[in-house]
Amino acid sequence: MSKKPFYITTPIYYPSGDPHIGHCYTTVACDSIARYKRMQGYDVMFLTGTDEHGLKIEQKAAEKGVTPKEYVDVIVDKFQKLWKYMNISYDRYIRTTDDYHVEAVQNIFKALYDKGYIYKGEYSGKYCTPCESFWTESQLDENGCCPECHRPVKFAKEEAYFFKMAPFADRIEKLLLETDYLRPKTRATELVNNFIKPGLEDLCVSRTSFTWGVPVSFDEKHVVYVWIDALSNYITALGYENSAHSDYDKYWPADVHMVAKDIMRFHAIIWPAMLMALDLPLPKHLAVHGWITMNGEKMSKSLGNVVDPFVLGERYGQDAIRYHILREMALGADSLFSNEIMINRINSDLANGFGNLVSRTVAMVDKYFGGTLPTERKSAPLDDEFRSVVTGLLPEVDKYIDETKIKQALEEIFKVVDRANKYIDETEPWKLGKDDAQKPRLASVLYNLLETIRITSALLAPFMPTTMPEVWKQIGASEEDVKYDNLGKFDVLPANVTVHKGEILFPRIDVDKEIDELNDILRKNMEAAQAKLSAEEKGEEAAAPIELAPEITIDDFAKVEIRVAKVVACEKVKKSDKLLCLQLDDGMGGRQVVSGIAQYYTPEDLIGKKLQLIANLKPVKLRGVDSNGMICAADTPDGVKVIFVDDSIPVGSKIR
Ligand code: ME8
Repeated sequence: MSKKPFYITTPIYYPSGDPHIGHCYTTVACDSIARYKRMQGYDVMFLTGTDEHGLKIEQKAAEKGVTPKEYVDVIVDKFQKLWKYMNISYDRYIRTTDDYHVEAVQNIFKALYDKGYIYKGEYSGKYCTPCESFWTESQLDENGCCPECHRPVKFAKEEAYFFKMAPFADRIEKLLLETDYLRPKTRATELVNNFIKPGLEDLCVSRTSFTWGVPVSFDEKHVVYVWIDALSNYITALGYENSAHSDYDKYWPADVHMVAKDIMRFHAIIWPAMLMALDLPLPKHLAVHGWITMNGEKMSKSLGNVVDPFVLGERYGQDAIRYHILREMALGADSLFSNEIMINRINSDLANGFGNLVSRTVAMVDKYFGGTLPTERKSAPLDDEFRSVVTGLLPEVDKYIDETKIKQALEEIFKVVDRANKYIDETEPWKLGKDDAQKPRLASVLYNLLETIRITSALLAPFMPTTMPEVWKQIGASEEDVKYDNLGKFDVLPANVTVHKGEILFPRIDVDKEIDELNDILRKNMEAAQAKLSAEEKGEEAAAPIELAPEITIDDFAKVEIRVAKVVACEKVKKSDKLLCLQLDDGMGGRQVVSGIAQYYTPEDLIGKKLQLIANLKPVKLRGVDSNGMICAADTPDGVKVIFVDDSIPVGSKIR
């Protein structure tokens, strides 16, 4: 039997700045749903991409002295690297600069024109000459000036093409009010009252004031303006009006488009109107989430209040970050980003809740039964209630995933995790373990716990895809055991299952220490981002402000022991993209140091070289690996550079 198709999309992002945690939310949310649906046996198409045209990009590229394509290529590469790092399993990546998309948009535009839905007219409004942008009255700033550069605007006219919206108003109103298209539905009335009831305005869909866009095929001084180009991606990526792909019939209409509230209107009104005009079926659902906010505002590059996902991932692991952002954001509502909330969430749910359940259970099977459960069992009345709670989880999670309510799906799973930890307290296995006659009872308790871990970890895998396979190794579950069909029932693991003690899944974070450190790092990152922004606004290359630490005395400096050391061996730290583990000959018997330079050096670049070692630094563990000291390196605009030392200087020499 062929699998049922399931099509899910993120917005296509503007590659006008580095991606941040805000972009991660939609992408991680769609990734989790895509993975869940694959687990359920659907044939999934998960699409993401970049929206690469427009005046902004053209201007930024000009400032940098590169072509728009050269400009976007660099940022698109960063998006794709981030998605790889965050384990995003997209099936297709569309760039609106891809030839097939450009061709398809031209065809779509022409088709709408031929059907009479696009006509030539005149765009008039308040125009900002330096920004080359039209603004509506309501978009102007409090002084009636340009909302971008705050300079005076003037009335102007420009020839432009328009898309007729009025013919679709009634059908769109019905779509919003009477169907389950918009999620959450509570937003439908607001849209209808604000945009449809006052009369839908025709949409300006071409521009002549810039050239970085898809040319209108029959009137080449015009380029297609933003939304027709951008929204079409959802169908061109499947092969609509082009021959690069051929799965339109299979996947369209989309099951879920997910976007944040700032672009809800375009997806709730303009996109359905376009599809109606083209006589195409409408997508099934539009899931709208709020913003990740920081200091009370939307996290966004143009506000400079962004958090770098790589910084967080390196400290806590990608899965913990994925979990945190998914767990905090309810459909439709904003969610505040704060280090405190994140760290407490990681500690309470992942380290103490789930991680502890796994480590305690595996440790007890190990301690009381040498790692393999005996088959003799004794159940108790309490077990039935517990088992039914666990086996009842699957339909709940299925339901929330179908409703695109990820936060609630995770809440349900963690209710069961908490219930399992309570079951340990109720059954007191450590007491059972002291009495040989109770061993069959103990085996039952531990088996029930292993089964609970099997089910909850399999249901968590779409959200935390890196860690869960490690859990399966620890509890002795096979690939078959964690398949979807086995998640609504108990007695799947072999009765005499063997566990394997492993690494701690989510190390507990020392809240006080970590919050200060992280706040400091994020503050510095943000200051750098803001400095870069204001430099960009002034058209300068960003130079990081040099900020000296408070003055110290020569005695303070003498406390730091800098010694020459030679790299004798070096390898990458497992599960980390940034860390290298170096073995050093320090003239004192040797030592191991972990350094965050893996993005800049391969082990081969370092082996045999001499460098400067801070030799009396308190040892720490980084990603679970001991680090005994630190090597000196410089931050440069081209990345981190290690300070190498002349080979003639013997190891162990003191640097002063
Ligand atoms: O609007 N919190 O692109 P865009 C949550 N190209 N989500 C956020 C966010 C935040 N702080 N910041 C960004 C565009 N997002 C158009 C879309 S679609 C046909 C064209 C996410 O780069 C969120 O999903 O400004 C939002 O909808 C999307 O990024 C917009 O990204």
